Amino acid sequence: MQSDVSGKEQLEALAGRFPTDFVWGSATAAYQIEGAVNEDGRGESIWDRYSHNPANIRDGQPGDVTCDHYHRWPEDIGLIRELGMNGYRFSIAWARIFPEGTGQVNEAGLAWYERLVDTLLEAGIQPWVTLYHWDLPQALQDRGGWANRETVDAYAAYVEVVARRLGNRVAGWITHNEPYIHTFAGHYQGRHAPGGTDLANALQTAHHILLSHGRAVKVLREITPSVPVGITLYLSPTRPASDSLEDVAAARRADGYINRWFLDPVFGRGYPADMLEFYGKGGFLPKIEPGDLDEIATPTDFLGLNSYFQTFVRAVAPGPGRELEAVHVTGDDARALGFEVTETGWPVVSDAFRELIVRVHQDYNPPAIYITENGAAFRDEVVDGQVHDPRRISYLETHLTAVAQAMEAGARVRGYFVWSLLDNYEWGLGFTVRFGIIYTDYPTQQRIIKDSGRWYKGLIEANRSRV
Ligand code: IFM
Repeated sequence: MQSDVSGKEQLEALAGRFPTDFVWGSATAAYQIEGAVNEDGRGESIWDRYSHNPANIRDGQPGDVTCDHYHRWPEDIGLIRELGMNGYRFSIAWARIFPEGTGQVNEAGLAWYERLVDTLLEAGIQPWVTLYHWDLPQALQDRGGWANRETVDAYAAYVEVVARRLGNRVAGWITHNEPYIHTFAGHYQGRHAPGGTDLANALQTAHHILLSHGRAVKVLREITPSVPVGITLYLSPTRPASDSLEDVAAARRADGYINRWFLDPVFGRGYPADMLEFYGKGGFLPKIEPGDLDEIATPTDFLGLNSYFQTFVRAVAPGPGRELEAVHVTGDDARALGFEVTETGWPVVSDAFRELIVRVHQDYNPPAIYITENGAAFRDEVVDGQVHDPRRISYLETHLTAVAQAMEAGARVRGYFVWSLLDNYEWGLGFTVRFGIIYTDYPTQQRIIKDSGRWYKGLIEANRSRV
């Protein structure tokens, strides 16, 4: 076993690899933590509708209460402060601002987020705001959702209202969270809201989300010119599950549909040619209007990078639900490849994380990168009022080492937000997995800082003590 002395030395050595102005934060999302779904005029979102069908959620539970953060936010900000973080990434629920998606603004919703932002600032914590984290107002879904081009205008109007209210108090705007997961899990695989299963619809959805990103960047630049703006993409290094030509081709295709389909247009290259051909053959291509690609490529100040694991890919014959002709190897299958896997079945491969960050830096050259999510779910237990989670500490340590290595290779990484601040509602998995560095005891709403939370605090303190 490692002694405390070498543990401390190791921590200090890691902390010393980051600049002292690094943003150390944690991330959450509105539907995953807020609860209070019927309070202060909030409208219904697609996640309310979807999660109220128990068949859609692993434990049958909706996110109506989850961490009750809507009422407990002062305590939660206190915890962020106690852990020494100087950044907090959270999302705004569109349906709290526009209960019907468009039209009448709900003042109470704006006021709630304004209070949150001001209190964070008073506590010395930078507010990083995600404007859309998957919770479309149901009223807009009823009109076709993101596949309807009018949703782009509705989003721009919502962004404008939020930007005018919160203004330059925000440290960074993130237009969207992980369009790949939202469009594929929610519109093609049916395992997230709104539960769609049509690849063409998913790709039209993705196109409009990207378009709305470009439009929002322009709106935000006009209203809050001093606040950096970016988009957060889910990225995963892909690797063939075997050396077979088919698996190699499937891994390349997975890189196309997971990574390049989103990175390329945001960075001005349009959609990747190999994927245009692949989707074109199947008749899945979205309708793209003249000027769309220019708008999507509106320059940004940073890329938000979310990554959790390396995707091992196996080729499969095409068929219904298998239009991508590829499956991702997780759980026991990933274990059989020789990897440790997390509670969500994701293989732990920190080297691939370093390679991914370096690749994004070299191939796309974003002005700055923020790791806006990274973390792991493990089975946590409370023992004598404490939560010992050595596997999460090891995950964070190896992945932060990967970040440091990527920075040493030239990547301009400016901050890291661990997913997540608190155990929370994990979408289609309900409350069955825990990602927090703080434990949430849902029946009592008691928060318990896990060992990983204390480790993170120690790392931040060691980094600051170099000032
Ligand atoms: O909980 C999610 C989050 O909402 C988006 N990124 C991945 C996390 C873990 O699955």
